[in-house]
Order: sequence, then structure tokens, then C-alpha cells
Amino acid sequence: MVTETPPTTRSKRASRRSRDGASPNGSGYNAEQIQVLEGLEAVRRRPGMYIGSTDQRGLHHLVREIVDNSVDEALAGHCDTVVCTIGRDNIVTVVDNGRGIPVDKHPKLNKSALEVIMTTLHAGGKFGGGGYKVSGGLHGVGASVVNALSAWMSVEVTRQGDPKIYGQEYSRGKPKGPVKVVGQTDTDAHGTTTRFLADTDVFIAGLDYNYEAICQWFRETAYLTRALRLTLVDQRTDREMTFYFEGGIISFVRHLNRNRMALHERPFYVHRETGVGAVEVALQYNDGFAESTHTYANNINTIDGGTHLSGFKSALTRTINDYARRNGFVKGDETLSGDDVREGLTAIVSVKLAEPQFEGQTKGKLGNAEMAGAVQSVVNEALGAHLEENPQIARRIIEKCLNAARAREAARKARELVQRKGGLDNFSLPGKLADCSERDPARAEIYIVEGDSAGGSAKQGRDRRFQAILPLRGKILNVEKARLDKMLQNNEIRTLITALGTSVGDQFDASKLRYHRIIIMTDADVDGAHIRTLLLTFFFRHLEQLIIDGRLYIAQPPLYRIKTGKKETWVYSDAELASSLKELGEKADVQRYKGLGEMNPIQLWDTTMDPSVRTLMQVTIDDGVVADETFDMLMGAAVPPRRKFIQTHARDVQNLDL
Ligand code: 0RA
Repeated sequence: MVTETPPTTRSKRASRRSRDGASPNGSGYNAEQIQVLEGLEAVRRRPGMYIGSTDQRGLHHLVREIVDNSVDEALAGHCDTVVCTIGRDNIVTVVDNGRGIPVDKHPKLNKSALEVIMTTLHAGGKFGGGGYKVSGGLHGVGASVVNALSAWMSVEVTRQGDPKIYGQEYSRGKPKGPVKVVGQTDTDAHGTTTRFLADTDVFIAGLDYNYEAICQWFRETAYLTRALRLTLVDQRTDREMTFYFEGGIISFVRHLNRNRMALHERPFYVHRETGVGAVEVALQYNDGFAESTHTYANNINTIDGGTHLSGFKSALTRTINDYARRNGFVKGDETLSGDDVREGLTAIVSVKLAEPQFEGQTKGKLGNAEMAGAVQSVVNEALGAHLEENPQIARRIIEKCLNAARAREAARKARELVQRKGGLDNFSLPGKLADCSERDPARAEIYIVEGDSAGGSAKQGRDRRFQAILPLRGKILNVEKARLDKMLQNNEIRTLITALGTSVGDQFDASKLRYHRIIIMTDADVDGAHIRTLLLTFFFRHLEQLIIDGRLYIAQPPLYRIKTGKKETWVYSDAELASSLKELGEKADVQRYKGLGEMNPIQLWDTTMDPSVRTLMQVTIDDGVVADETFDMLMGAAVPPRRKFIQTHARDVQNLDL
């Protein structure tokens, strides 16, 4: 195994010198130094505590941690270019043109600030002095954590006004020598270059960096950091991508709306420094019905919202209602609801604060109470002024909101009508539903099955004690193109909502969910994939909380049955088929399953429904922006981008994991 791979001649020289110099493992350790080593030892012992996991996700955290440090330097206004390179040798190099990590002696610890930052847990902030450190959730753990989990690491620093390049190398977090001069450059140069080789003793699955995933996050980061040039180079596959958005989150909003018809040409934008932190908001309405609001705290996507989101929502509702009332659009006790003013809204809310508190199970929710008021007053004031100054735009937005209010009223009446006829409440469950006998939702599950024949097999094959079956006939309505009132006219959707028990829209109540596992089971063909996408769209747009709560799953029926003599094997992918056939010597009888209906009830239970053997794919929303864009593209109004997506990602569409 490779433990040291100094990639440049300069580093080679440095490492040779370090071997000649005083060994860091020599005798002269003081108590503080021992503590430092123990700190990084703790990281190596329990890496999950610091980076979440040691799979690919954890590996990506290392990159994020190092790049975030450079982005922080850009946020503080000292850096405009960051280049991250994944080498063929899996060494990751991050170069920025910031001020350079300080190298002067730390007064108390009597060693270079650089060494302290690289070898001490949570040391980054101490040298900050103003500005915001991106330090939420799993991020912001410090470069020292990356160092501890790297077989080899090196940092080189150039400070303005000093032509020397200072550097230090490390092995599993321990300095291989002191900070020293490793080269010369010109006096005006400044910046930091960090290289690391993640330790395969820790990342035992290997160093498999995913270019697309890192790209996606770079794009988002570039939007959130106006005028930062952020480049990702992948030397393994010779790919490169640079992100630069002069307009920052204004560009972001335009990008999200690019396939939608905007109600006003220029997005509304405000950026204020408040006593609590920085508040930045961009928004633009489109003629669609979906809401796409994405919130960030210190560049971290707060998928569960939090105080900044609630401040934004109250300000939006209040400002639009105030304007509408003052200008005679609404009268008497009429008001526009929060849902009304957010229909067709695309918005980015980005805040930066010194000590962000991330809450909730996935740390996706901003908890700082003071942020609610800060965002609220910034948006109240700036949006109020914007509406006053642009009466035509204000009129268009308010007419859109009034339309939404009327549609919502129509939906309410439709819902009441359905309820009176015994539709949406669980005292009158739909006749098609084969319910289970279990009454505790935590132990109950529902299979949403495509078509009556597969539904029949599933009903016979299930364990009726805890498995309910709901067969849906044909395609459900594409909710991306329809409002709630129209949606509720659709039988399949009504049946589904009734069976789940949660209702929908402003009546939605997650605690009324009747089954804690909702399993979509469709055929393994194009039609099945389409129906699955329609269902996922419906859940994402109208029952998103259930996805966030981890309730939604996709069943994985087999693709093939292999028979050799009396032995039957089920195979779930083409790759698995190839390897099974190799093993069995190709003398097997292979039968391809196209539809669930081809399996008899026992086979369906054995392969797909029996909890002791089945595989379920849990639907998660890793990245709200990507999910939003994906559904917009797949299900929205614009046709050309959809075609392109399906052509270029046809395989992914078959296996959509948000
Ligand atoms: C602390 C203080 C100063 C710069 C940095 C940290 C810094 C850290 C990183 C990490 C990657 N790139 C970076 N660039 C800068 C500046 C102190 C000063 O010059 O006054």
C-alpha cells in the first residue's frame, strides 16, 4: 500500500530534509504536544464521529473540508480562485490564492500557526479574526481531521510580501518535520496549496471520488459565493469544470427558473449585514404551481429549513398582504395565505452567521432563534420597497397569488365534498385497498402496486397481518403540471391520500400516517419507471415530509429467474446475471421477468415482499436542488430539456434515487 507519495520535486526535497532533521517522534515532547497527538488519535479511532462515515460520503467530506477552508477565505474577500484536482494517484490538491495560512510562531504553543492548525482539533477558528467559518454539521471539523485520516498530507503557503514558500508534510496527522522554506516565488504571490492522500486503512472501500457529485456541490458553492472561480479537475478521466457566477444567488434563481416562464425579468435581490449575521435573498416568480425555496446557512444546504426559512416565509406573506391591501387587491377580511404567496415561487435564502446551530436528526435545520427576526426584517423592508417601486411587477405577482387563493378555495370545497361522500378520511377506506390487520403504523406497511393483475398477486402473496396492498390502475396524474384542486379530482391520487391517512396541503398531518413503510412496487420496464416517477413526483411535491421522515421505499423485484435442474435463483441486475451465469457454466435456463404480473403470488413474496430476504431502496433527498431540478426537468412544461435528460441519463431514470 502507498503511504507516502510526494508528488512534486519540491515536496520530495522537503521530505528528504525532514528525514535528516529532528524526528517528531523524538524524546522532547511536552504535555501539549502529547495532547495534540491524542486528539488526532481519537479521530483515527473513531473517524465516523468527525466525518460521519468512512464510505464514499466520508471521503467526500475530506475534500469538502479542505475546499471549504479556501471558500471561507473567498467569503472573507481575500481569494477569488480555487482549483481542486483529483490526481490519477488519488491525491487531492486544493490551490487557492488567499492570504495563506499564517506560519508565524504561535506564542503559547511555541510552534508555527500552520502546524497548530494542521495538527490540533478545532484549531481553525482561533486564527480567524472576524468573518464566518463554515462550521456546520459534519463540516468545519478542521483541516487537522483530514490530516489525521490521510496517509500523507502536505501544505505549502505563500504570504504576501514574502517570496518564500513555506511547507510542512505529515503522515497520518503527524508532522514529518518542522515548517520550513521549501521554495521561492515572487513577492506578490499569496495562497495556500493543500495536498492529501486519504488513508486506505480508514477508507477501506478505496478512494473512489465521484466527479459528478463533487461537481454538483461545486456548482452550488459557486452560486453561493458570488464571483468565486471554482474549478474541479479530474486527471483520472481528463475532465474539468469551472464554475463562476457573477450574479451569485441571482444566477442561482435564474438557473432554477430557466425552463419555467418567469413573471418578471429580474429576480428580486437583497443582501444585508445585520447584527446577527449576513442575510442574502433572491427570488423570482414563475407561472407554474410548485414552490422551490432552498435555504443555506454558511453555504450548507439546510434541507429541513429552520429559523431563516420561517423568517423569510413570514416576511413574504406579510409584505405581499400589506401591499395587496394598501392597493385594493384584497378587501375586508380576505387574506392571502402562505401557500398562496409561495405558489410558483423560486427563492434562495442564504445566511452567514458566526455560530450556526444545526439541529434535527440529519443536522439539516438551522436553530439560531435570532435569525428569524433578522431575515424577516431584511425581507420586509427590502421587498416592501421593491414592490412599491415596481407596481407592474407587484400587480403580476399579486394576481398570481389571488389565483392561487381561488384555486385553494376550490380545492377545499372539492375536498369537503369528497370527505362528505366519504373520501379522504380513514373511516371509509377505499374499496381497492386490501388493508392489513396491524393497527400500529410503526409495524404496518403499504405496497402501492401498478395494475390490477400485479395487485392480485400481491394481495395473495402478502402477509396480511402487516402488509396492505393498494393497486393503482394505469398512470396517475402528473402533478407537476396540476394544482391541488385538479389533483384531488383524480381518483388514483384521492385513493392514495385516503389510504395513507395524512391528507394533503394545509391539512397534511404526518402523525396520521397509517403505515410507516410506503413501498412503491412497479414493473421493471419503461412504463413501470414512468409510473414510479409520477408517484415520486407526487410525494416530492405534496408529501415531501414523508420522504424526509424516511417513509418512502421502492421495491426491487428480480429481473431474471435462473433454473439449473431443481435449483432456482433470482437475479436482480444484468451484472448479477453475468456473474451468476459464469458461476453456473451457462447451462442454465434463464427467464426474464418483465412484469410483476408474471410472477405467481408465492414467487412475488419470496423475491420481493418477504422482509427477511427482500431489498428495499429507501428514497432520500440528498440534495433538494438536484431533486427539484430533476422533477422540473422530467415532469415540467418545457419539452426539449426533458428529452435531453432522458436520452443522456436513460439508465439513471430507470433507477431514480433522488
Ligand atoms: C487564518 C488566518 C489567515 C488565513 C487563513 C487562516 C487561511 C486559511 C486557509 C486554509 C486554506 N486556505 C486558507 N487561506 C487562509 C490570515 C491571517 C492574516 O493574514 O492576517
